[in-house]
Amino acid sequence: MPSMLQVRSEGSRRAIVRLSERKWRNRVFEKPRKLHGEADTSPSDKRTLWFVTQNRHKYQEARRTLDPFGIKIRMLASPKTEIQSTILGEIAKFAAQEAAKKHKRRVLVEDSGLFVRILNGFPGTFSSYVHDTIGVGGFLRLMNRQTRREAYFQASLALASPRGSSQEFSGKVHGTISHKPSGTQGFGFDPIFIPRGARKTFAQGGTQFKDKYSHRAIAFRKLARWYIRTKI
Ligand code: ITT
Repeated sequence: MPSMLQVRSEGSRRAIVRLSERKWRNRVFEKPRKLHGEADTSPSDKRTLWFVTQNRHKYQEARRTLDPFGIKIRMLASPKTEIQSTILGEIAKFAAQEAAKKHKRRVLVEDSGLFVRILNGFPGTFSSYVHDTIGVGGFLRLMNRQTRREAYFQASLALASPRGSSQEFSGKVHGTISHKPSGTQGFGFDPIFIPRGARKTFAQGGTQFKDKYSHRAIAFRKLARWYIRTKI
């Protein structure tokens, strides 16, 4: 016969487990935050696209691009498997197919990077790691004596279903690496990338400027046109 104390502690243990499960669900399937002037995207329905990313900037940029097409998007801040490859599309596709099976829903994954010509495409698929380790300052030091500063950003998207099918889209923006960081907006390498045809960095230009030129906006617009055409 269990004592009162044991019954109580078993009950509170179950309550703690229930609470932490709910907390995890709420954190992973993020509630949408309303952006200024945009329609609320809740509640999610079968056509809502879940974007698996832990990068809120990527999510906000995707959301701004898809919103005029009337496509709802939500952030799924769950970790995903990133295979080692020099091809962005392969990394995105593998992660999307795995995440779709895991979460039993259609999901979107984006892998992106900065490719510098004189460095033979470095940091490329290692951009996130390079940014986290040496940062923008360290990267500029690598480019110190280089006069050829052409580079491009690429974003590769994969939309995968739990049954294994997937669709891929990509976007590229060419430009140059500046000699010093400028601007405070955006994220990652935005303070040192000047898109071709412009005179300021992504970080100086702000959201409208970024959406006009960016690799991500190009890729997400391709996805939007396909999505509307196929009405899946
Ligand atoms: P998730 O994997 O969770 O989506 P992440 O930031 O790790 O987020 P990636 O693995 O695709 O995403 O890494 C891309 C990196 O490339 C990113 O962290 C930046 O350093 C850089 N990058 C990509 N797109 C960029 C952009 O639009 N502006 C500035 N830097 C960018």
